[in-house]
Amino acid sequence: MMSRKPPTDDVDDSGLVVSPPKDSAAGIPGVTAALKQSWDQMGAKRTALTLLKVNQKKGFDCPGCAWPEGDKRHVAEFCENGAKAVAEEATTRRITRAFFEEHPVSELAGRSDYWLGQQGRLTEPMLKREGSDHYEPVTWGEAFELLGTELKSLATPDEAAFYTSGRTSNEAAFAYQLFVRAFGTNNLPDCSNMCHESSGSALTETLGVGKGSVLLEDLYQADLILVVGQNPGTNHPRMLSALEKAKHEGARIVAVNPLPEAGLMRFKNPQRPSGVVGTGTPLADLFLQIRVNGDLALFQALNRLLVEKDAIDRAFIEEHTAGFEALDQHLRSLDWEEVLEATGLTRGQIDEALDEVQRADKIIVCWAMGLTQHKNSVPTIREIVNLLLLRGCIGRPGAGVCPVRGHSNVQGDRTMGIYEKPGKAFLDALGEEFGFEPPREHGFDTVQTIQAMRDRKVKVFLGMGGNFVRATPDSAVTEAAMRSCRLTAQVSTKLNRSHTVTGEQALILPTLGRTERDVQDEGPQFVSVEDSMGLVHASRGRLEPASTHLLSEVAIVCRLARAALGDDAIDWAAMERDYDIIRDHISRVVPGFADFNARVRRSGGFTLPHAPRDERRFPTASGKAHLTVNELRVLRVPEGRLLLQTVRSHDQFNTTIYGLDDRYRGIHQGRHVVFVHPDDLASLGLADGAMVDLVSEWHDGVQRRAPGFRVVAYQTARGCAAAYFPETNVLVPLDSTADVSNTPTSKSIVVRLEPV
Ligand SMILES: Nc1nc2c(c(=O)[nH]1)N[C@H]1C(S)=C(S)[C@@H](COP(=O)(O)OP(=O)(O)OC[C@H]3O[C@@H](n4cnc5c(=O)[nH]c(N)nc54)[C@H](O)[C@@H]3O)O[C@H]1N2
Ligand SMILES: Nc1nc2c(c(=O)[nH]1)N[C@H]1C(S)=C(S)[C@@H](COP(=O)(O)OP(=O)(O)OC[C@H]3O[C@@H](n4cnc5c(=O)[nH]c(N)nc54)[C@H](O)[C@@H]3O)O[C@H]1N2
Ligand SMILES: [Mo]
Repeated sequence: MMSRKPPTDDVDDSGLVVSPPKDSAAGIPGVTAALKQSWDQMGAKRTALTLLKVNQKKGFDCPGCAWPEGDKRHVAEFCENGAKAVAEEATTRRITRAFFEEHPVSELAGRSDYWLGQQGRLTEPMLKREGSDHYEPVTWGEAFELLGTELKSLATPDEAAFYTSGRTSNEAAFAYQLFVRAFGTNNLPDCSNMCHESSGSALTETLGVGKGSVLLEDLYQADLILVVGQNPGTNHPRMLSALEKAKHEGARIVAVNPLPEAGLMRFKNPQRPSGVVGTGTPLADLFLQIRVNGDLALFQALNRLLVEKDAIDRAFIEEHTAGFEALDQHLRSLDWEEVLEATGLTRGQIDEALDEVQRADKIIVCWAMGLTQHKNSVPTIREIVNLLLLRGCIGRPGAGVCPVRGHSNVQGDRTMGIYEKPGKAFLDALGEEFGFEPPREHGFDTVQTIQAMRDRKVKVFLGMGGNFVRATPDSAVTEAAMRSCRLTAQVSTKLNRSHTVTGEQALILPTLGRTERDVQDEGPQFVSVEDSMGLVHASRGRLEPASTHLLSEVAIVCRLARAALGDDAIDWAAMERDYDIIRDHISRVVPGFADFNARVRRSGGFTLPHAPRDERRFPTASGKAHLTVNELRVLRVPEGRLLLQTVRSHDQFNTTIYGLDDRYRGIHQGRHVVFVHPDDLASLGLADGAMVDLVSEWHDGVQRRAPGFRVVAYQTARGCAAAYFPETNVLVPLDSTADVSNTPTSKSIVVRLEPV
């Protein structure tokens, strides 16, 4: 039974104020909001020192997002939300052992995500022993010994799962996956499984490379940029500067979104005087207010029209692609009524979009979570690839696919082998380099890990960053699964829900953040990251570490490996002393990293090769790019129900809540709101301001309820609703995942609104 009380929050929503949404993003309010939060967390001097190092060539990589920096850097190469991410980590607040004496784990479990995050940085390793309700201090030695003992006592290495969030550096990620495989499993779930997995699946299958094919310069050469299922004003604010510049260079922009997001409509560039005083640049030339989950229908309709009008690049299709006849055949059967129903658009709007596509030789499609977290995400992204291929828009300057990644090194972690389904070539190279036979069987992804914990098949869980319990779907199921583990351990910078919902025993392993100096036996170290466009560069922290007891992620992995593997042939101590040694290994195992140590030291770093982008070569089975046939099935929602998408507010980074405002959408001092179209409210008999429970409907008949949400009348697409994650993760059924990628369907949940 779920409680009907609002969540136990020290922050209730009693101060909630709703005002009209904004139609432009950034500008002065952006900068002042950022400085205020930095100031609160760090004080004035530290704020100035730290923010000036963000994304500079000799500084550290912003932990905010994976958008690239470009070659000419601004003195202030960060955005409002990057500044908040930095402040969250560089805060001067500290959690000491006294804090854990005062607060039992059971009490902490009832606190809000916001409260937990506000307590400051973790400062020493802590252990919750079996049967105890308190964390108590332990030495690092004891912590590694316990982990090592528990890992060694498992019946098989597959009874352990090793999660990674996307902030982990290349060096730490490489060492981590090496340890996990040397231990004997491919159970390497990561945040990508909940994020861009659908993009990776669709792109690998169709183009042969699971990454984006455009560089920053391409945006400035494009004729047309489609921004689909993405809210850059909040989640990738620096992208807005790039879109603005692209517009100045002549690009047109089409936004496809159920919500009229402020940043997509109009942008005020805080880095230019006109952005501060003027009304800003209108960004989208065309806004298609699509229904949630309508994108496959939209792109299929566009493709049908392109073929019908012969507005396609026949020479390119002939030379570089396979599958045109089947696609052509399939497109002929398109049902226009279904297209209009699925998209909620008119035929006139689709023709306008077609006109934009037809007028453009160089097209880029950017997307993020609005496309990747649906049942049909992989087919949807394949259909976008179809459009670009039909127009010859892959491997041409100013054109291509641009999945915009989330976490600042999520792409690099995958490149380094954080993957539950590693390829043969990678494992061969890894085994060869280190003289062992890596496990070949696929491991568990994120959803499978939860299922395995639930079914008692995984007993030890280690999280390299992130907040597994809170970021994952079906919170009630996940929490019970986590509690059933023998040991859960979290390598973390900040306190979060995953430290409070634990196995019988639990470890907190506090680590250095990006902003901090990392000094090992061989002297100061730096790490490297890969941005969303495949550029690899160094990141150096400058701040004094939050505590003298912190270890770097690399050191934690290397010491854990020694505790769990005993005397194996791998020289973990050397890797811990000197990260150049890890990079030398990487240069021999991972394609594209030859001469890594020299190249990463060059100003600005280097770009990884990408065969379709660089040579119009497609490393698929057939050697051609694949045009695909994607079945269109309209997601019909029963009478009186809505299709709910779960989004980020402007004041959060995933499960980290910076504050309680969502300025652009007009929400202040509260998070339990649900956005619904006024006409839908009328037909549901609900008024703006009404209080409702959100109840998820899924065929397993289980009650999934998120209680106590205020209804906000909002200009979203008809039939759709939006609310913030992670409060709504309780509504996402664990078994409701995307075909092929197995990503939770966090953007299409059928719900009913029950008045309270
Ligand atoms: N400040 C800040 N920055 C972040 C993050 C953060 O939490 N805070 N998170 C980081 C991470 S890990 C990621 S993955 C990215 C996420 O970046 P986004 O993908 O921009 O994040 P969401 O808030 O999930 O927004 C999804 C967008 O897709 C739209 N959408 C939803 N459903 C559909 C649909 O069916 N079709 C279309 N066309 N649109 C749809 C929503 O209206 C919304 O605008 O941001 C990264 N950057
Ligand atoms: N309903 C719903 N669920 C979603 C999504 C959604 O749109 N809707 N989005 C999904 C997406 S796109 C993603 S990427 C996942 C995110 O899932 P995660 O990556 O697991 O979650 P985060 O909230 O980013 O993790 C925050 C924690 O990371 C730790 N941390 C921060 N910096 C560091 C560091 O440098 N090192 C280490 N070791 N730890 C650090 C801190 O302790 C902090 O509390 O959530 C997914 N869940
Ligand atoms: Mo993400």
